[in-house]
Amino acid sequence: MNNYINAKNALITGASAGIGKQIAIDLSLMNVNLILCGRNINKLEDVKKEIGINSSVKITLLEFDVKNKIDVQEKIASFLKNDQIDILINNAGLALGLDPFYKASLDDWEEMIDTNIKGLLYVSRAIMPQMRELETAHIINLGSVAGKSSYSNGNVYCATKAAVHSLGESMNLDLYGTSVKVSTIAPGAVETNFSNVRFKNDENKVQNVYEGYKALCAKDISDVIISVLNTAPHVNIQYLDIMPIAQRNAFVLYRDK
Ligand code: 8X3
Repeated sequence: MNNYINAKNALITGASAGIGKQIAIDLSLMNVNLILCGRNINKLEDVKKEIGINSSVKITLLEFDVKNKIDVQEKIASFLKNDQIDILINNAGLALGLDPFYKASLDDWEEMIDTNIKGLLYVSRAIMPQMRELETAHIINLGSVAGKSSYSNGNVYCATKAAVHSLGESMNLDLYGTSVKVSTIAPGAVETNFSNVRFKNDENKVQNVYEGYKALCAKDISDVIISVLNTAPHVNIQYLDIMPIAQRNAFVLYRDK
């Protein structure tokens, strides 16, 4: 297999768990140096240690919350003073609540908008100028089936993911004439900590989400992202849906029981 990403530098947001952590592990196996970002340095340290056992790639940790515009700008600018970022994985994001429009929490809405949209903007805006000068570069945005069609009570979460899809298109357009690829990856149901966060650890609700079918796991998404990253320099996969075989869109999901 070709390794087009050998020795590149990849910055991953939300790298301390779930899909972000799995991508970090899999990229390290492709000899990609890592800039792991997250809100909690101890959790990032744990990921670094885990990866360091099997790999000698360079791992830098950046502790910031993507919602904090100044912190994002300063920490990324400081890294870029001495180094470059070839790959950006905009993975940080969350769903909070599944309530009708007239009942949902304003705080939850703001948290999702601030993280899923504004956070992605802050990080991308900080990195994109230097990426334009590189011979190859790649931005991966984590979208969702929720961004393709709104489902009941998904309101603001669905809207934030629709925004991510739209911003991916805009990035591709505005980066025309450069060597920066932009890919939106839109998964269906993935069994991670996602539903624990959405339902604030209400175990019954969490279990229902994944009952009666085999959901995707973080490794399934990571494997696809590695393939998308590892294409020839002239190939740009702009948008990709990934579903469990039981799920055909946001509404059609086959359960055994
Ligand atoms: C995650 C998929 O269907 O829970 O974005 O919205 S879904």
